[in-house]
Amino acid sequence: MILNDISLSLQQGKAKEVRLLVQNAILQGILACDILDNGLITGMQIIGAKFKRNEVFVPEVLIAARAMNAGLEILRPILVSSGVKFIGKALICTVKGDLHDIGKNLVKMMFEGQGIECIDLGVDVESETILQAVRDHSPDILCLSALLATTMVEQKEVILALEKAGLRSQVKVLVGGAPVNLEYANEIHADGYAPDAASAAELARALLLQRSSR
Ligand code: B1M
Repeated sequence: MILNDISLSLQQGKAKEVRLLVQNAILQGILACDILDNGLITGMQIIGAKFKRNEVFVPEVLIAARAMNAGLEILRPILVSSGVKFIGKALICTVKGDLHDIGKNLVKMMFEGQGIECIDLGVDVESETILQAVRDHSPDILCLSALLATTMVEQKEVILALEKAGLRSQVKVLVGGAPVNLEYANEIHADGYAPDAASAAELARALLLQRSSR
């Protein structure tokens, strides 16, 4: 019931209510992954379907996204267990031209939950900024999120730019986002693809452990 209320409040863009409902759901002992999957993500999927059918428009979607991020922030301390020793470092961003950040934020939380330190470059990030951050921070993993069919090509551009700059071998590149799939990831020579945040974190952890066992 409360999960349905979370989904409804999110669809209505009521960030304060979403925050309170998520807090209550936690107090009721509902698992964070249930709150995430059956409350927040369900609500956002419904908004997404309505957006596609032109039943809601960008402003409504934007306030729903704010409500989603508000709910995610409450879940953050649970998804990211404290006191974990970092096993590696990741750089994460949404690529140039793309403003969608909810999936990226979720990937970041799941990474942190797996003990992977994250440097978040934000959204709409130019490849030159990413290259400079790779030079500055020497991450083990670079995570590129893209939500638009028109921006997924930027993932390829970043990989090409890394090659050109002689940085490609220094970092494993993982790609994801709704329009991306494994076939595309292979085509652009990414090191990995994950369909959701939890599998992205598992994949990253596996890559890091593989590296340290060598
Ligand atoms: Co946008 N939008 N949007 N939007 N929006 C989509 C993506 C769209 C599918 C809606 C639709 O038409 N049905 C469509 C894209 C179509 C396409 O190209 N294939 C679309 C469009 C067209 C647009 C605009 C062009 C609309 C316009 O202006 N006319 C515009 C573009 C702006 C821009 O970026 N330049 C636009 C704008 C917006 C808002 C700003 C209003 C808002 C974003 C706010 C924000 O993020 N702060 C927004 C939203 C919210 C959506 C929908 C409704 C929801 C996206 C979302 O957050 N989902 C979306 C429709 C939909 O997805 N059903 C839509 C929840 C989130 C948890 O899922 O981000 O997919 P997702 O992340 C998943 C996985 O993809 C994966 O993990 C997550 C799950 O665990 N993942 C990764 C993500 N990144 C990963 C990286 C990894 C691994 C996994 O690295 C390894």
